[in-house]
Amino acid sequence: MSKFPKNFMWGGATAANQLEGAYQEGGKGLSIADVLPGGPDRFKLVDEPDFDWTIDEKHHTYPNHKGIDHYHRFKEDIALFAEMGFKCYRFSIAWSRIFPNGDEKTPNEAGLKFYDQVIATCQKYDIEPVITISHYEMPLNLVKKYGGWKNRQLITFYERFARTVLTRYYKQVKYWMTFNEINSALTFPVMGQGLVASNGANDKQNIYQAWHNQFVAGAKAVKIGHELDPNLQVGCMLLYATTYSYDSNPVNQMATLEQNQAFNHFCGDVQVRGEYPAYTEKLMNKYGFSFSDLEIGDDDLAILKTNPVDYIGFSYYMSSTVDVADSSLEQASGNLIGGVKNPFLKTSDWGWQVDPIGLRIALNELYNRYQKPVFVVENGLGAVDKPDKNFHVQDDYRIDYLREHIEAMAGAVADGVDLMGYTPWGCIDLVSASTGQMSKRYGFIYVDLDDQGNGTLNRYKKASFDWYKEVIASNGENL
Ligand code: BGP
Repeated sequence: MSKFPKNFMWGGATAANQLEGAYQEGGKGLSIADVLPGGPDRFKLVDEPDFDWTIDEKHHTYPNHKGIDHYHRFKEDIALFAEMGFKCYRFSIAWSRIFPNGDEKTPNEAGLKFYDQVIATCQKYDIEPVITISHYEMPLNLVKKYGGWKNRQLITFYERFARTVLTRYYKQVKYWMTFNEINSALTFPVMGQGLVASNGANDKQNIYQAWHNQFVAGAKAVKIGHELDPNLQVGCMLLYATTYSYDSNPVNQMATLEQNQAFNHFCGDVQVRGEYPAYTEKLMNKYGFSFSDLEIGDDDLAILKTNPVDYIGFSYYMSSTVDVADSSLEQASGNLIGGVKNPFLKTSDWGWQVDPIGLRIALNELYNRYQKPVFVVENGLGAVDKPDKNFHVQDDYRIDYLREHIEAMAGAVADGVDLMGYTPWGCIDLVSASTGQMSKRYGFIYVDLDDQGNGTLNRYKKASFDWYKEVIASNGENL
C-alpha cells in the first residue's frame, strides 16, 4: 500500500510575475514586480528613499518583463506538466492583468481571457488548478498612490479582484489561496505588502497594519468563495521555517519559542483560528506600539472569526536555528530568516540550510496546531544547472533533495498528518524571487535563457523530469 493517500495531489507550482512575461500585453498594468531590477541588490535598490519607480532599462535588467514567456507558451508548458502526470498545477493570477491600476471598477476582460485559457488547458489534461490569488505582485499604482497594504482601501480593491476571479472560475477551480507567504513581510515587505522605505517599510507598525488589512481581505475572499460554493477550499499560504534552539540553554529555548510566534505562527493563528493570538500584544509592544494603535474596522474581528481558511498551504525550503546566548557563533548567511549555522545541515548554493526532517517536523507542528489539512505548495532546490551540448541537465542533486523531502512527507503521513498534496516550486525554470535572475533554477524543465535575457527560450527535460514522472505514477513509492 502506498504511503500517500489515493487522491494525493502531486504537481508543481509557479507564480505569474516570475514566468508569464508579456508585462505590457493584453492590457496589463505595471506591477510592483515589474519595477524590481534583476540582481542580488534588487530589494536594496527599490528600498532607497528616493527610488522613483522609473524603469531604468539602461542600468538594470527587468527579468520579469520577459519571464520565460509563459504567456505565449503556456500550452506547451502545461502539456509538459501533463506528461509528468501532474494531478494539479499551482499558479497565480496577476492582479495587474485583471485590474491594471488596482482601483478601477471594471476588470480587464483580456486578462481574464488569458486565465480562461490556462484553466481550460489544465482541464484538457485533467490537471486540477490551484490558484494563488496574490503572489508577490500587486498593481504598482496601489503602491504609489495608496502606500501599499498599510492602507485600508486595499481591502476593497482586493475584495473586488477576488470576487471577480472567484466568480469567473469557481466552477472550474476548487482550490485557492489568498496571499503567498503572507508572513514573509516581516523580513521583506516589498513584494507582498507593497511597503518600501519611501512609504514606511521600516516601521513595524505598518507591517502589522498591512497584515491586519490582508487578514480581513483574505477572510472576505473565503466568504465570497464559500457563498459561491460551500465546497470551495480557500487556504492561507505561509513561509514555514522549522525553528530549533541551538542548544538546551533555556534562554535559547525561550528565544526559539518567540521566533516561532513572531514568524511561523502569528499569521497562521489569525487566518486559521480566526482571532488574534494571546501573544499579539507582546509582539507589538516589542516595536513600541499596541494592538489598540492599529486601525481596526467595526466588523473586522467578526469577519475574521466567521471566515477562517479551510486548509494551510505552506512553503518549506529550510530550517532556522536560534541562539541569543553566544554571539561568537557563525551566522547562517543566506538563510531567509537568519539565525546561526546548524552544524548538522548542508547548505544549498545560496546558503539555504537543507533539512528534510525539518519538513516532517513542520507538518506535525502545523497539523497538530490547527487540525486542518496541510498542503506543501512549495519546496525545492535552487541550483546552478549545467546543461550539456544537447541541453540535457543531469540534476541528481535536485532528485536527492526532492527524494529526501518526499520521504519526510511520507513520515509525516505515518505520524497522522492530513497532507493534501505536494507542488514543488518552479516546476519549470523561472525567474527567482530573491535574485531576479534565471541562474537560480528549480525546474524539472530547463529553459534556455540566461541572466542577461539571452537564449532561445526552448524547453528541455532534465533528468528529474522522468524521475518525478515515476514518483507520481507510483504515488510516491518509487523514489
Ligand atoms: C518563495 C516564493 C517564490 C519563490 C521561492 C524560491 O519565497 O513564494 O515566489 O521564488 O520562494 O525563492 P527564490 O526564487 O528566491 O529562490
